[in-house]
Amino acid sequence: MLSLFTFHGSDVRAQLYVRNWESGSLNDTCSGNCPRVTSEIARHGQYSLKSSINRLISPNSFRTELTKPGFPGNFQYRTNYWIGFSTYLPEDWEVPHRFELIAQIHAAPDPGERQRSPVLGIYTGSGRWKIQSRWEKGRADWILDQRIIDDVGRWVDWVIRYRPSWQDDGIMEVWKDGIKVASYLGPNTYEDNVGPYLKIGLYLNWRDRSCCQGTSPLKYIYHDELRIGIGPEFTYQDVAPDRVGR
Ligand SMILES: [Ca+2]
Ligand SMILES: [Ca+2]
Repeated sequence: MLSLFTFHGSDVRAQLYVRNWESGSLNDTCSGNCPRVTSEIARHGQYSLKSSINRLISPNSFRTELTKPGFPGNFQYRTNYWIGFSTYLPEDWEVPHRFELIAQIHAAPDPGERQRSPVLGIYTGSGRWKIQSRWEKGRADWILDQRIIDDVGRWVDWVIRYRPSWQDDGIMEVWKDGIKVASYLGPNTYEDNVGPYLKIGLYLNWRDRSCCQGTSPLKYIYHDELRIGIGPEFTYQDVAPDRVGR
């Protein structure tokens, strides 16, 4: 199933977008190298998304992501989104002690503005899970008391509640395996004409191909069960990978 649309009323439209890769095809735009659909492992069903980079031979040495997976749009300001997905780090995952991202909400800078750090990111590079939220005049970090190495070889379920705003009416909450690990009410994006957008995959600090001596040149991750609910009708249960998709 690729997408499910439901409509309520005349002008309030609720939408639930699903990417479980069970069709065997990507259906989304790549950023850097393309992830691919694989049957090596799955959260549910037969297929998942595999994002891999070999810093020595991949065409892009640092980025393998899908842009705007699931639905083609940027997030609209002051709209309620529930986003759920699962990630799987393989057992041979190495901690690089330099930044790396496995999912992000990426800003859409206005013309002439420089690119900036993600307005929301899930980081793994320090060896502990880190959630970071950024906005025009501030940022917030949640460094979880959970080691990355303790979560390899298993699916980790993420749910994000996001109501983008650069003013005080924004909402940002993140759950990991059913436990809320980050929460901030207030600004959660930059002041840009167009809202930010989701990316999933791998973003590594591997721009220098000769970096990271002593670590494997290959890194890969799996994503599955992406759901994005748009509108006030949706709740945690509609997108949480352990509640849906079986
Ligand atoms: Ca699947
Ligand atoms: Ca701006």
